[in-house]
Parts: sequence; structure tokens; C-alpha cells
Amino acid sequence: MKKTYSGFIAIIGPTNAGKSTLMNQIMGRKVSIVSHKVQTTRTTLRAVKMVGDKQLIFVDTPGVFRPKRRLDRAMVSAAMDAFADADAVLLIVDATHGITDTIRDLITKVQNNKNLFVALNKVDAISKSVLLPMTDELLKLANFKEIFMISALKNDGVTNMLDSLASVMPESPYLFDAADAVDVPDNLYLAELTREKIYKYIHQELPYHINVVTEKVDVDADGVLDIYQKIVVQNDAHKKIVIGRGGEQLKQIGTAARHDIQDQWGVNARLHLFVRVEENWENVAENYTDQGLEFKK
Ligand SMILES: Nc1nc2c(ncn2[C@@H]2O[C@H](COP(=O)(O)OP(=O)(O)OP(=O)(O)O)[C@@H](O)[C@H]2O)c(=O)[nH]1
Ligand SMILES: [Mg+2]
Repeated sequence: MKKTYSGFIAIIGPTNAGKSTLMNQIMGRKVSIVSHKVQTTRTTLRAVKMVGDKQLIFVDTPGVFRPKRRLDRAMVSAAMDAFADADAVLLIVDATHGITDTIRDLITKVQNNKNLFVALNKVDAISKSVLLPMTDELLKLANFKEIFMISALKNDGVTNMLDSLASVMPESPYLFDAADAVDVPDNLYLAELTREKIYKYIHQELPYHINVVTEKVDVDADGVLDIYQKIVVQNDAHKKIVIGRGGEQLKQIGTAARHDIQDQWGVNARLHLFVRVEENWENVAENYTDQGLEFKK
């Protein structure tokens, strides 16, 4: 019988390094939402990529930062769990920031993985001369299998990297059936697309305190989706900002999210958004488990 190979690759790194951008570039579509803000990804998302006959299961993780709130702690802990069982670890370094303390700290946590890789990302945004000193510095910190220079955004160096990652996948039956599958529940995915627009249009810190939940999806006789989502905020002042003057802000978010849903899924959809104040949502267990996060007492 023909041998098969399959394994998990945890994509880890500081927040905003480009982990989700890379995940999407690998899959050729939006699996994981992206923003210019830090702390965008809240939970681990898996996607399956076949490279020849080898199955690579990528795990996008929340970026690592110093946690302050309960939600922060759950996010960072989800990232840590992801690499504990991974067959390979791909550490993403934002080359425009260099080797920060967060990177050093992360390396001490993952260095026992026998397939430890690092990608210097965003090479499109820096001068090539800074890459060599960065590589030297990394080599002093751990026994990396390989150091890649990539641009996740411009799709530079990504294909070669996939070949190297594929070469260390262990012999195993395929762990997922589908060839190129994404392992994200539909309701969560739809909520993520809306949350992405909130990150895009609402300024400063407010998006970190917002949750989006898909409550219901109906299909009418013409096959058009009616998607009902609640945007959960912590107080009336936040609600006012999200709705905006004359409802303009909410409309902008809704229109952009609906277009994205239609593009991603090739469907027609109506998106019904409701803003609700739930002062304490960050302390409600269900809001964590719904997203695949662990709720810690
Ligand atoms: N110039 C450039 N920008 C990039 C590249 N990759 C990602 N970015 C940008 O970096 C920002 C953060 O990207 P994300 O993919 O959301 O980063 P992340 O590591 O998933 O962030 P968290 O989910 O918050 O941990 C976005 O504005 C991206 O467009 C790249 O290769 N080059
Ligand atoms: Mg992310």
C-alpha cells in the first residue's frame, strides 16, 4: 500500500506578525480574519493543505502578548495548547520589528519541538540588509530546521516553505478526509467576517471589547440566506459608537460583511445585525466555548 503522511503545523508568533495572512495565502482564500490591529485572531483555526500526497494541517493561533483580561488569557493559552501536540512549529517573526523579547520568550517555550521552523515575514517591507543579522541572532537562540524569508502578503517564498514543511510530516493515515478543508464551524466563520469589519472600521481599543455571535441562518425559497447576528458590547456608550450617527457606522459594517460573505461563499445573503449591551460578556463561559476557547475560572 502507498504510504501516506499527515501532521499538524502550529503557526505561532507575536500578535500582528502575519500568521492569519499566511494561513489565507496558503489556502488561497480567507480562512482566518486579518486586520492591521493587534489581537485579531481569538481562537485556533485549522485548515488542511495537500502538498503532493502529504497532508499538512495548519493551525492558526491567537498572537502571543502579555495577557491582561480573562479573554486575553484564554487566547494566549489556546496558542500554547496548539504547539504542545504539533508535529512542526512555524514561528512567524515580523521582520519589521526584529527579534523582540516576545520572540525570545516564545522560542524558550517551543524549542523542544524537533521540527522547529521560523519565517521572517514582511520582507517586502524592509531592506534585505537587516535579514542577515536577524538570522544570525535566531541561530544563537535555537536549533531551527530552517529559516525562511517570506512575504505572506505578496506570496513570496511561501511555496518553497510548504515543500520544506511537507518533508517533515510523519507517516500517518490522513487525519482529515477532505483534501483542502477548513475546520471552522459555519456560524463562527460568519461571525468572524463581521468582526473583521468591526476591526477595520471602529477605531482604537473598542473592537477588543466586542463579540459577534451568529444566532440564526435561514434559507428562503430562492436560496437567499438570512443571517441574524448580534454584536455584543459592554455599555451604552459603546453601542452608540457601533451604531453611529443615524445608523451609518453599523450600516457600513453590515454592507462590507455581507459582501464578504457573498464573495467567500458564492451565495446571496441578507445580514441582520443587532447591537446588544451585555456588560459582562467577557465573563460568560458560553462566549468562550462557542469560539472553541477554554473558559478558565
Ligand atoms: N507588508 C506586509 N504586511 C503584512 C504581511 N503579512 C501580514 N501583513 C500585515 O500585518 C497585519 C497583521 O496581519 P495578521 O495576519 O492579522 O496578523 P496575525 O499574526 O494573524 O495577528 P493576530 O491575529 O492579532 O495575532 C495586517 O495589516 C497584514 O496586512 C507581509 O508579508 N507584508
Ligand atoms: Mg491572526
